[in-house]
Amino acid sequence: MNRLDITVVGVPLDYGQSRRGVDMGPSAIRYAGAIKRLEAIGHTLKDEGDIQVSAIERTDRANTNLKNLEEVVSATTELAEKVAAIVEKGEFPLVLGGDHSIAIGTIAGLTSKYKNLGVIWYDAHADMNTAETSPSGNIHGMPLAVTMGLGHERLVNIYKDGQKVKPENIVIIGARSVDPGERALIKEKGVKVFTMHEIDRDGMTSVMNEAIEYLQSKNLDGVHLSLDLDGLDPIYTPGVGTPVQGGISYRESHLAMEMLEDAGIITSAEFVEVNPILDEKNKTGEVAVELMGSLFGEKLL
Ligand code: 6HN
Ligand code: MN
Ligand code: MN
Ligand code: MN
Repeated sequence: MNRLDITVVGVPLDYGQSRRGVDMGPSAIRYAGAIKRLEAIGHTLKDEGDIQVSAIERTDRANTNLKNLEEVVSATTELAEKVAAIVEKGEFPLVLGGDHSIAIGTIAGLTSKYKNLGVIWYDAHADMNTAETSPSGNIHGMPLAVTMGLGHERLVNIYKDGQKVKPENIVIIGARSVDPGERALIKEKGVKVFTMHEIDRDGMTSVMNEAIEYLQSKNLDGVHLSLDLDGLDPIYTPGVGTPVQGGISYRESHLAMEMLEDAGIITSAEFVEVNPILDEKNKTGEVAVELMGSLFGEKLL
């Protein structure tokens, strides 16, 4: 891989879901050695620290079924500005979560540089609920809908008004828990989804080749990788708030990262949903860092 100027931003946000602890994700990933690991490959690392997230929940609730909307809006707005500044300098943003609602900010900020952005959503879930379809009111189940311009206007209009990514530029990998409203939206919008069924049936090599060819046919100027650690099976990444059995294996995930690195298409990345309170001795933080190694070009020989 080309030597990159990678700028790390942590987002200790846990307001996008109900179980606290995922706010410690950025610390866990740093503690597992992310910065040194990527420097050892030959990249230049700069750690900008964490976005400020209030530890105190607001009591003046907006009139909505979305949980903690104000907190999520304020953190993702700050993140979007930070990510925009990073890409404008020609650096590679590497965002550490935090729950998956942070993707709303990351992707919004990326649009300051990328006019036809692609997104790979590596996740057990589709994260395509809106306030109307959400079974939980948790905003971490909504970021992909928001990115397509659907959902609460406060979220859709972060950083810039409206849609940030075209539905046909999105690929979901690893889905195995999809809500009825999400299923309808996937079909209506034509989002490309590789569920566990395709991974089992065709193998990860075939799935990744197809995903990469699909994105390469879209004339994109950048591709963002949004990796939810619950995309892997919980036997490998137990430290996540919404685990779903029957997931992607550790080795399949390494292969997927290596194939993305070989293709050279990824221009930004985020690793989300690491929850040290639910974890076993930081196993999930360590897997995140190991996958970063493969994504950023670590080689055995
Ligand atoms: N994540 N579909 C469920 C919901 O509440 O909307 C789960 C979402 C999980 C979100 O893991 O990033
Ligand atoms: Mn997710
Ligand atoms: Mn998920
Ligand atoms: Mn390997």
